[in-house]
Amino acid sequence: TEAGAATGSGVGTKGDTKTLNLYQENGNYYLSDVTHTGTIETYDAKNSTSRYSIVYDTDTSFTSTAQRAAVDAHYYADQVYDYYKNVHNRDSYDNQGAPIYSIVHYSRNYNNAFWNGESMVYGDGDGVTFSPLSGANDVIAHELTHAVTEKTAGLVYENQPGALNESFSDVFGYFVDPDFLMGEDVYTPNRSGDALRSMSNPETYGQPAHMNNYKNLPNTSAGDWGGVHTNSGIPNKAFYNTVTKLGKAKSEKIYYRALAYYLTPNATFADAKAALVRSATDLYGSTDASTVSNAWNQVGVY
Ligand code: ASN
Ligand code: ZN
Ligand code: CA
Ligand code: CA
Repeated sequence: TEAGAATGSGVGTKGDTKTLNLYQENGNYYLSDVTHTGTIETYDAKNSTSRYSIVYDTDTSFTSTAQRAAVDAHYYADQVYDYYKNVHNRDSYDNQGAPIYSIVHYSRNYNNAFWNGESMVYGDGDGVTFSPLSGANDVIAHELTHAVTEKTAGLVYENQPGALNESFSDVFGYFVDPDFLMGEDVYTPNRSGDALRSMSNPETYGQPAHMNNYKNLPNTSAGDWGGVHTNSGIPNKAFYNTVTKLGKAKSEKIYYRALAYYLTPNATFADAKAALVRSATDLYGSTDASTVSNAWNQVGVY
């Protein structure tokens, strides 16, 4: 048959079966979704840190153990792409249909995932702290939102703008997976009910939830660039205060507008509050804007 788009199915890291968008050529089926402006493709690092090859099969069924992390990365990349397109009319992270690449089986027992400036990269975890990280759709949304932030507000990855960068990634993780936990689907596979972070109770996982507890960490790799994954608890709690009052539908419009149009690279928490209040005013008026303002007052950002 002629080369082109195809559909198939795969088994994910939790043993669940899901539909996949594929590309077929010469009887090979590739994890390449060609139904959008840019392709959405999934690669296998085979435990290396530098060599990747596209995942493919000779039929439309991706069921082997080695394919599971790739199946989830591919499926959830599509889900997050669709979220940005359908809810915000944003065509990929650059809004110009940039191709979206995912890389799975990065390194060995690697307990993290990251955006490397051109691809989303996922470790398999060590089986104790994490299971394969592509198994959590909030993680995929978090990582792809780093790319969106890079192309929009450009929040620098240190101190308050860095904590905002982290928080916006968690916020869009929530919009794609509406619970207040981050990474719960892949964190500590032998223990249920916990997560990497909580937006409702940041303190549960060692994060501050108020400016009184802002942690001054050094702006070094060891200090997590001024505690970007620690102090994000404060804007995360402000988000929790907002979304529990205004609901998801309004909150996602407000947060997207602030990120895409108002925030700038060196924004502080106070700047983020002002940007969100302004977005809420634009979209919904002064009552909802006051709700946003109060959400930040409650975490000590005035
Ligand atoms: N998983 C981490 C994150 O996306 C990795 C990193 O970039 N520090 O925030
Ligand atoms: Zn992050
Ligand atoms: Ca979650
Ligand atoms: Ca767990």
